[in-house]
Amino acid sequence: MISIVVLISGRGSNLRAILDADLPVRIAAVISNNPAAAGLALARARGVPTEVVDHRAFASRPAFDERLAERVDARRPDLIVLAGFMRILTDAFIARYRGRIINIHPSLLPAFPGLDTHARALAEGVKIHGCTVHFVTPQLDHGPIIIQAAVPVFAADTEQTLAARVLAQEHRAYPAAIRWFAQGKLKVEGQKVLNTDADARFEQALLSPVDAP
Ligand code: NHR
Ligand code: GAR
Repeated sequence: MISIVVLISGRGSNLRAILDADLPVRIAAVISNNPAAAGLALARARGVPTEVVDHRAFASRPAFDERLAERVDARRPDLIVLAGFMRILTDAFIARYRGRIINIHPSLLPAFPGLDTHARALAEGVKIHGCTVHFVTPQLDHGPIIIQAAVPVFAADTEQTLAARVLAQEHRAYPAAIRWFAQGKLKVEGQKVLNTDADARFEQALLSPVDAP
């Protein structure tokens, strides 16, 4: 069984989906940069070790990332899972774990990298939105794509209703991506992820049903 470290900053609903998915992984630790993250209490309640590396205690990004890497290394994970982790990581951190860090991003990349994705999607008038699980590379939100899930955007949507529709799909997509990684089904070739799972040709593209709000 592979072991993973989950990095969070907040609520932890993706962490909950991962915990509930009965994946062939051992969660060695949940680490948060934010001591107030609700996901920490969830992890503790499920018997998962937790740690806080508060970015505000460090004078620079490299200093924060060095301590974070030290705490991650102590758990010897095969995979680092960013689940609502809100700090951009330095190239040095990414290089250290190349090919072993994945992120879930709340848009259909390469559209809307960065923050405030749901508000920006509404402002652009897109009719389809969603989420992406990708390998993390130094270029923010541009790594090889493992799985995407699409949802419709409705005229009556607010940032909150759209975020909730996307989040429900995040909770399907992230466990699927982690399962493939754990089973050794993912091979990265340049910008592309080759998936050797027999059913992946269907499951790499999730489409949520169109149900009016
Ligand atoms: N690091 C690298 N190098 N590459 C990526 O692709 C990364 C990453 C770190 C985090 C998640 C990402 C997302 O899915 C992620 C991908 C934070 C910011 C950000 O601007 C942007 C993208 C992501 C995460 N953070 C601010 C910062 O100054 C802080 C914002 C806040 O605290 O609210 O780091 O969206
Ligand atoms: C999720 O929507 C995730 O995609 C997004 O934050 C939310 C975290 O929710 N991630 C980012 O915006 C990364 N910058 P959660 O804490 O309930 O999993």
